[in-house]
This record gives sequence, structure tokens and C-alpha cells, in this order.
Amino acid sequence: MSELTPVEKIKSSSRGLRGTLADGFADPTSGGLADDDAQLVRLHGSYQQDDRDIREERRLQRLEPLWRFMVRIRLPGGVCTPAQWLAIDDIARRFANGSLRLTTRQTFQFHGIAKGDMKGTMAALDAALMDSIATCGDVNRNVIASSNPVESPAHLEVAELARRLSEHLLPKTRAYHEIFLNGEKLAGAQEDEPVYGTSFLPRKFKTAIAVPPSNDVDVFAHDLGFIAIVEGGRLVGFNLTVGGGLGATHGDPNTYPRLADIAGFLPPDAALKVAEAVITTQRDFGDRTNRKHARLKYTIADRGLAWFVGEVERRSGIKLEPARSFAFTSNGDRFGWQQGHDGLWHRTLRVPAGRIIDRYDLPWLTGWREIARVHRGDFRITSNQNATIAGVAGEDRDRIDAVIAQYRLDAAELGTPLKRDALACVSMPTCPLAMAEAERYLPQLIRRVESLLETHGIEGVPLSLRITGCPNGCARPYLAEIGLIGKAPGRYNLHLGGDARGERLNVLYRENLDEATILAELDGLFARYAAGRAPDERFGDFLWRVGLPTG
Ligand code: SRM
Ligand code: SF4
Repeated sequence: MSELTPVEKIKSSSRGLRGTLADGFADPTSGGLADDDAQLVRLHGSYQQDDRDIREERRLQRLEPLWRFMVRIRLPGGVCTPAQWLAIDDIARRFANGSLRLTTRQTFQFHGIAKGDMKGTMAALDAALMDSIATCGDVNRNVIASSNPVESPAHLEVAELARRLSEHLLPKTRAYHEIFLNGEKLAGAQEDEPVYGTSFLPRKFKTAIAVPPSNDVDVFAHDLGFIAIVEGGRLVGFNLTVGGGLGATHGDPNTYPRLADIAGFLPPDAALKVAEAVITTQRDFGDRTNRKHARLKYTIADRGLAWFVGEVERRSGIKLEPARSFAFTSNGDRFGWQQGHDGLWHRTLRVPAGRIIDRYDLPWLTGWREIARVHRGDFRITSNQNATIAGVAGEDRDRIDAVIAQYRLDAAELGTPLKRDALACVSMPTCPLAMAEAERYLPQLIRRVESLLETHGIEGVPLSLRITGCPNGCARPYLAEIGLIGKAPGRYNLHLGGDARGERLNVLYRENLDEATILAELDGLFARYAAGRAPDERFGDFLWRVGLPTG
């Protein structure tokens, strides 16, 4: 029998994710943690990182890497109050690197927190009724849901389900409270983990809820998904999706992006039980001997969907019905003011690559703080790295608009649809896995692609472009019409042919291209698209029609 991975041993011997983390955080002799603890801290929502821009310089100076911590907040459905936004803003300024990063899974990340500031950060989150529990690591992570949950009564129910799923699937260990919040130390046996057991899951696990026609969450990219079925204005249940995931490794054909399968239909009150059965099945059958083969997508690909559904039905005692019909029209966000079913207004603002920071001409960190000071509704972070000012009364719109105008919070909405919808992962300098730039390169890349589009007179067409610094797929590039996937500094694989509804994977078109070659390839394709497209035909669909993506 193959051996368990080292991470399995770390989890199972960690006494409920405690390890030696409490001592490690108290140790002033290093800015980092021992290797095992650096793995464990992920399950508490944090990654140990170093600043890669100065890694070599530190090495030459014989200094240890400049260790810092990234912290990811648990924010089911991406919902937070103005008071919470103000607390988050304060943490960014006091403990992190003066910026906020909205993620592709509807939450905030802080970067650059020193070890000695971790307890202060967690205490500040706790005081604002937030935490970072289980947002990283081998557990069910932040549960995401179609944004703007007040658009219809179904959206409200879905937001509530995201919260309940998140709570239900949290680990029971009190380790987080002991390590960061001076919680009472465990005296007797460690807590029972009815869902996870002592080794938690074989790999990360992600859950999303979509409300058609919007697939803003890219539900098919998730291990577990729920597609809301609304009939006669009422939420009657969900189509269950299982086995999606995007991560891959260059040159390893055993790893691949995979869209989730639709497993069947279930009523709303079965969601928690079925979710638990999906998770425990993956807990018991997922591959713990190879982390590159440990996601649910591989369990299902290896054993078959019918076997998997049978196991979930047996464990949950719920028989899935045939899936019901639904239609997605887009996986992007809608900008500008939208009115909800209750008459309140919602304003989604574009935040390129999710980065909120004060720049000299665009003081966005301060601008968003000022919004939080005057806003009486709440905020929704979207899965496309944007943010919505939600629940605004008609008479308050002018006040919000005045702050938006004062701080130019709408600056990124002006321009082409390409610019408005593009996604980039974090990548350099904080991501240890990055092979090429993504977030920092996005503005330049967009300008150059825009100018090509202008040359062909098609700058107004909707077009989804997503770029990542490596093949792990954090900005879901495999679902974009144009996906760029980092291979080496300044070099990317070019993928083409997503459908902008999150229902079709794109395909690898050319490998290891520099910027000039990428632009030359796109130039030729845009010329053909401009000349040969059908009315309203999207670039990705055009490419399939004319047979290019296999090129
Ligand atoms: Fe991711 C690892 C950032 C969404 C697939 N991801 C990482 C790490 C933690 C790097 C690491 O392991 O040390 C990155 C931290 C960078 C940094 O400095 O902040 C990172 N992932 C992100 C975020 C912040 C990207 C963003 O620009 O918004 C997203 C945080 C989401 C959140 O709030 O939880 C993020 N990551 C995703 C997504 C998209 C999604 O889930 O919708 C994916 C593809 C879907 C999937 O999971 O299959 C994704 N991240 C990965 C993988 C590949 C997993 C796999 O099955 O192979 C890794 C690497 C790993 O797990 O070994 C990874
Ligand atoms: Fe890092 Fe790769 Fe994810 Fe980008 S896609 S954040 S480079 S792991």
C-alpha cells in the first residue's frame, strides 16, 4: 500500500490542529514557524509567506526570508456589515501591508502580517464577530453564493444557506481560540470531529451556491455546488453538482481542470445532510497518498459518478431526484445601480484584481472606508473580486454616489468590457507558487489587448480574460474566453474558448509564449473574429464554431 503524504501525518498527530503553534507564535527568535506548524496554520486561515521580490537579497545577506503571514477571512456568501468593513480596514492599516485583497471566493485577504501581530489581527477580527477558521487547508472552506442576495427572496434564502453550511461544516476543535484568542487550553481528550475525524479531509474542499441566470460563482469549478431552482418565484430546491476543480500541474497529464457533474435534484431542507454525506464520502475515499490526486474530482473520475451518488444517498438517507432545468447566461458581475425585490438598491463597483489600496490618484482604501462610514446597509464581496454596496435606500443613493465620485471608486468601470471583467490571481510577490506575474501585470496586459481590439474596431465587445501566475487556476482562467497561465517569468500558456457562462473549459492553444507572441496570436484571431462573427456571438463561441481552439 502507498504511504500517506507527510501532510496527513502532520494533521493526524496535531491534537486537533494545535501542533506547537501556540509556542511557535510566541517564539521571538524567528519571524516564521516550524515546518509542520506552517502547514497546520493553513487550517486556521493563514499562510506563511515571504516577500519574493527581496528573497534573493535576503539570502545573500544570510538573513532568513522575510516571513510574513497572509490571513483570509471567513465570510459566507461574501456578506459583511459596515462596522466589519471598518474593522477590516483598520487591520489592513495597523497590522497588514496597507491593502485589502478581495478574492475570487468572496472574501478579504490581508498580506504582510508579522508573526508578532497575528494575535492582534485575530483579536480584532474576533471583536468584529469574524474569524479566519477553515478558510484554507484540508477542510470545507468559505462557502460562496451568488452575489446580491437581496435581489430576490431566493437570493436571501441562498445567502442564509451559505451561512448555515459554513457553520455546520466548521471543524469543532477550539485550537484557533487557544492559539490566537487566549481561549482556555484543552485539558482532557481532544474534541470529537464528527464530520472530519482526526485527519480532516485529504485535500481542500470548496462549496458554492449559484442562482441562475447568474453563474458568478462559477459553480462547476467547485467540489460541491448547489444550483438554485426557482419555480413560480419560489426556491423549490437545488441541483447538486459534485467534483469540479481547476488546479493542474504543467506537464503532468494526471492532473487536469474538471467541471463538476450534475448529480440530481434535492429539496432545500436536504442540503446540509447531503453536503455532509458528500464530504464524508470524500473524507473516506479521497486519495491520501498523493496530494496531486486528492481532490474530489479525482475520486469521482476514478470511481464513477453513479458509485459516488449511491454512496451519498446511502449516507444521507436522501434519494436524489432527476436534475431540473436551469439556464446560466453569464459568470460576470453587473455593475451600476440595481434595484432589489424589496425596493432597496445595490451598487457593484469594479475593483481590478480585487486590490484595494490608496494610490496617489485613486485613494480607494480610504474611499471604501468613507463608504463604510456613511452606509446603512451592508457589503457583498463578489466571486469576481469586486464589491457591492448593498441595501441602499433610494434617498441615500446620492450620498453614496458623492463618496464614489470623491474617491473615484468607479474609475475602473470606465473603459472596455474587457477591462471591467478581467481577473488576475495574486501571484508575485507573495504567492510562493507563482511562476509568472499576474495581478501586477494585468493593467499593462489589458492596455495592450485593448489597443488590439481597437485596431479591429471591436473594443466594445464583451470578452473575458483571466490570468494566473501558475496552473493552479486561482482566478479560474480555464473558464475564460482567453486564459493565460504562467509558465515562467514573462511566459504564459494561452488557452482559448471558454463560454463566459462557466459551463465550458477552454483548451490549450499555444504554450510558453512571451507577450509579443501572445499579442500577435490574438491580433490574428481578433481580425478573423471581427470579420466573421455572427451578431452577438462571443469570441469564445466564435472560436469553437470556426474550429480554432484545437490549434
Ligand atoms: Fe488558490 C493555492 C490564492 C482561489 C486553486 N491560492 C493558493 C495560495 C494559497 C498559494 C499557496 O498554496 O501557498 C495562493 C495565495 C496567494 C497569495 O499570496 O495570496 C492562492 N486562491 C488564491 C486567491 C487569493 C486568488 C485571488 O486572486 O483571488 C483565491 C482565494 C480564494 C478564497 O478566498 O478562498 C484563490 N485557488 C482559488 C481558486 C478559484 C476558486 O476556488 O473559485 C482555485 C481553482 C479552483 C480549485 O480549487 O480547483 C484555486 N489555489 C488553488 C490551488 C490548486 C488546487 C488543486 O486542486 O490543485 C492551489 C495550490 C494547492 O492547493 O496546492 C492554490
Ligand atoms: Fe499563486 Fe498560482 Fe494561485 Fe496565482 S494561480 S495565486 S500564482 S497559486
